[in-house]
Amino acid sequence: MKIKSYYSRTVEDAMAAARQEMGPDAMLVNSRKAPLEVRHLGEYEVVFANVGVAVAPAEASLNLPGERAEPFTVPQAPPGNRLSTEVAELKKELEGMRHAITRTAYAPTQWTGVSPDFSDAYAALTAAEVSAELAREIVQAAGDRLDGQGLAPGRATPKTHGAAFQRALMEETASRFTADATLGRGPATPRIVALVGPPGSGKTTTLVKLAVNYGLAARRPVLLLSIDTQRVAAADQLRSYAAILGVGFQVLETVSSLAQSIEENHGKELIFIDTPGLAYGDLQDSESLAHFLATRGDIDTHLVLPASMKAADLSRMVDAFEILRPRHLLFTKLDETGSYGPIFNEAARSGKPLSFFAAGQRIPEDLEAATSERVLDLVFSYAGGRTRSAA
Ligand SMILES: Nc1nc2c(ncn2[C@@H]2O[C@H](COP(=O)(O)OP(=O)(O)OP(=O)(O)O)[C@@H](O)[C@H]2O)c(=O)[nH]1
Ligand SMILES: [Mg+2]
Repeated sequence: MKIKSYYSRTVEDAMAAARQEMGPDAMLVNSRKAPLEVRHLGEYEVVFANVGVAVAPAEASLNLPGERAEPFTVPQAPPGNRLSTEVAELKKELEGMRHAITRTAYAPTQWTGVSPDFSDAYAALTAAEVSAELAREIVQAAGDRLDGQGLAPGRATPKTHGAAFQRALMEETASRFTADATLGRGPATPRIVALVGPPGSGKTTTLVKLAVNYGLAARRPVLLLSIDTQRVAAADQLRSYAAILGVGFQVLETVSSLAQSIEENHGKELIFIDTPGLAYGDLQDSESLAHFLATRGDIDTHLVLPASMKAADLSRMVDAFEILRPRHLLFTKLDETGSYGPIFNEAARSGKPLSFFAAGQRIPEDLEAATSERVLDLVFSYAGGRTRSAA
């Protein structure tokens, strides 16, 4: 297999150059804004693969269309590591191909020759793992907005069109999700927040971060409750934090005792409920918790999901957890990924507001309130060619 990067002003230009040089089977594997240090070679780095052409292993070449290819050698791994390195590289290639296939399935051929802004925006969104369909809708809607303003390509100068298009693109993206970093379902106290989600998604850690930042720091009386009784010593983690923080803590075995505890603690301002991690297959067995959360009009349930989870699995989780009627989506582990499109996909698809983001293990620092600006920044950060920490 031959893999090559092309640097050019638009993805289409790179495609034309690749097809000319590698033949009609050249397949687009990945595209991104070129990193700053090589931006002088072209706005975009577009990677193509040609499955039919064999090259020496661990060797690839980078070149600019029309220039002589400058081969560079990938550093050889020590023999012991070579197999795992090759497997990792193969996985990366397959991942790239998966993206390319998804992208070409919705190939926006109607934009060919319209304006490079359209295909550039589409490439940036899909590179951030915004779903191909959603990316296409957003780009098309941004273009339609400009048509309405008389700024369509051809009628406006490329510069005016470019700036107006970027603005329309941001507005279209922003119109598809909401951010709402509130705790509780109204001004009445106690404000009751339950965190639910798959095992290990960061519920307990995030609950403590929330309790410190929005309870203790503001001198609000806080109570921590746990109904995580399924695993031995499951509640111990939260019990230790409650002791360190000096806040009230109870472990409840049933939803009726949970209801009773809430009743008895109506003098608190904030009550946080920690729940057991529910794997996909366990959800059907969580009927009593599901019924409790779905029917209590005073509990604000946040579905806690790791941003590092694969996009398709995230969608599956959001759908499966609907049985608990979460009102917010809360994403953790933003520090463990560089592609934030899936966060946006789920917010757009479910219509549920994004509440908070966690980007690290530190308690209480690694927590931030979700805002529209932050989400736009995350979604479009990939277009800058960077993978970044959300801290
Ligand atoms: N890198 C990173 N790790 C995190 C983040 N949030 C939580 N973790 C870590 O993820 C692991 C699991 O966190 P928990 O808070 O115990 O997760 P949980 O959802 O309560 O887990 P269960 O109760 O077992 O379902 C711990 O090691 C946390 O420190 C985050 O934002 N970034
Ligand atoms: Mg937990």
